[in-house]
Amino acid sequence: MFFSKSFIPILKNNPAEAKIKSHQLMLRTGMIKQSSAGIYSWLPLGFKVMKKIEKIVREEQDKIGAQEILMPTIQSAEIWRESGRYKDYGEEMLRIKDRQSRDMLYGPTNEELVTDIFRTSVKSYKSLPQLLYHIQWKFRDELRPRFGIMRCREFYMKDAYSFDINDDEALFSYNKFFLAYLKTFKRLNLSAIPMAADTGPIGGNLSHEFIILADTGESKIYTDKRIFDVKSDETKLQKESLKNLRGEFEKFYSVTDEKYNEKDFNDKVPEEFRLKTKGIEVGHIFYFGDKYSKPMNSSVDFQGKKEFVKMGSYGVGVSRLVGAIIEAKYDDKKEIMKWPMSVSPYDCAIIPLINKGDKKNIDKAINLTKKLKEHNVDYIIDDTEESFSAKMKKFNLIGIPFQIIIGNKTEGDNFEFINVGNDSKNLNIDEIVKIINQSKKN
Ligand code: P5A
Repeated sequence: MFFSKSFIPILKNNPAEAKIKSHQLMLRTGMIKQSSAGIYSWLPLGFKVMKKIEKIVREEQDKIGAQEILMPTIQSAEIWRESGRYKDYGEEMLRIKDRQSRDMLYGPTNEELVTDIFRTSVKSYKSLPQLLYHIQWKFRDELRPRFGIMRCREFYMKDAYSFDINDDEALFSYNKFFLAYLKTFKRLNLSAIPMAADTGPIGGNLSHEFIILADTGESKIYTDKRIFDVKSDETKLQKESLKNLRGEFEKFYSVTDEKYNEKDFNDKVPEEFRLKTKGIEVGHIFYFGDKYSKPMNSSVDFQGKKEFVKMGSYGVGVSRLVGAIIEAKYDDKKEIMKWPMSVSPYDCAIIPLINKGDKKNIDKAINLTKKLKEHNVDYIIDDTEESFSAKMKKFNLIGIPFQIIIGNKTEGDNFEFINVGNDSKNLNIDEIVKIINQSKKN
């Protein structure tokens, strides 16, 4: 891809309305464009990153045996009346009437719709557990949408739902998602901590938020620092191992604002490990038993008896994660963004210096692309006639992790190669490809 032909509308300055880094950077580097308050279009650079995040989220759902479906964005009010949430959801729900004057709504979440799908199709406990997920746009008419795509009105969420025969099995499902979330955030190069959380309008009495630390986060958190050292790598997808894993995390006091109790915090956490800080909620899981299955009459036959299924729901803010990664990875001091390799819009930027229309460095850049293509390295060549320093400034914001600089002094087989944030090295294209592909494996 040539930069001159790409659709990456870079802004010269930070837009005044953006108060936090991720919002500034996403507008400035043309990742998104606001279409109305709290509603955004995703342009190629932002969309590429979001799609890569979505892929990782999907792979980790598949690994725990969840099955992907796709439910619509528009739902009928009927099922929400059945569950009793139609009134309760209040002004955050965008309500619509169709031409027949039927009450419809743009889904803020899908507990009701998935329960309706389940109840008409599954009749016996022998088909349980069922873990279903979809990745779909949601709409919540937030009172104060802010911080760009971090708290917006239309956002992209992965939401999963589990159906089990009893509490014990349902907690096994809950713990599977707990593990899947730890793995997902790790692959995104984020350190997300599971914290006991409030259940709000979703309901139930067991819930964890997955929080990444960031000063600009909207969640206040109170935690024991030792929770950062808990490892999940070797956990098997088996009842006892998963129970133990959650237990390892729950050993340490770690809660969000609504669950905070000063006395508990001081009693349970030795002073040197106490941390009161802020974070971004990137995932939230809930166990709510028969809160929806009972009023919606969703049951299975168990040894001749009718049992209401026990349900949980599990959300990841796929679009919010794009901003959350920027908040976590942007280097304020150096003013450099560097995407984790797993989600970077390109693997490598080729930056040729162009002297007054002399295109020979562009030709050198094009010569490199055969090798890059052969080894699946996704690149962008900056063929614009901007000054070298303007190009470097631009790429430091775009955040592609590797850069190949082709300057006047580039001769023979070696190129100036930068692993962003580190010193540059002179390497040949084989060595460069090897480093890039190695970093994709990590
Ligand atoms: C769980 C899945 C639910 O909706 N029902 C289905 C449950 N949970 S939640 O916590 O309300 O949302 C899940 C995740 O979605 C992201 N999110 C948002 N992202 C951007 N803008 C918003 N306004 C917004 N609201 C929620 C969060 O990452 C949250 O953890």
